[in-house]
Amino acid sequence: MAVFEGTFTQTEPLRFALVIGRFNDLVTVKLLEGCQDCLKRHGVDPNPHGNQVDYVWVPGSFEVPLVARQLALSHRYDAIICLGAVIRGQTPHFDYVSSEVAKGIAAASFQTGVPVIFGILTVDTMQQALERAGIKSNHGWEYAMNALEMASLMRQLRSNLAEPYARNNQSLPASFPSATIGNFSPESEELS
Ligand code: INI
Repeated sequence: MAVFEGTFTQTEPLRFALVIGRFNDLVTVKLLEGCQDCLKRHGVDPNPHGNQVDYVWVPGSFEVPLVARQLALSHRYDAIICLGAVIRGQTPHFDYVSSEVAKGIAAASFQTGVPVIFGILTVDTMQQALERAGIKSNHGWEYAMNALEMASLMRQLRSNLAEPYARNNQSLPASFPSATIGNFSPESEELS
């Protein structure tokens, strides 16, 4: 048997997409900076003209899941990082926006088998948001760490769990929990 864990070292082949909400961009730009700093320090080139990170700006957090799902469906990326800031004091529909974003991001990840990182701050005040976007700590850095870990883990799972069966032309055991490692099936071209 085995233990699978993501690593933070072999980042050269990894590709990421960041989806960033413009709403509350005082906060989201800071989250983005934290995210880029983390990726860079782990060997990922954050340059938008390079070949490791693409950036997509959307009006607000509500639009993030739709774009994240579209990007994940392309299967160009090892992980998608979603950045936004929903602040209760500024909207009577805080609960609607925040819950739809959370559900949408989870659905995008489940439906595509691609890690989609929930980097949406949901806080009561702008002060709390800024504290989490650089004044005290920067959660953007942690979101990038989560993306690195999941990207690496999913690559390991795909190669270690799927390939032995495909190479030996064996069918997967009946109990094999394929849903837990994404949307591949023995017939998918990922395994050819
Ligand atoms: N979008 C946010 O990202 N954060 C918010 O706090 C917010 N508020 O306060 O309303 C917000 N609203 C915009 C929303 O995400 C959509 O862009 C808009 O409703 C158009 O669909």
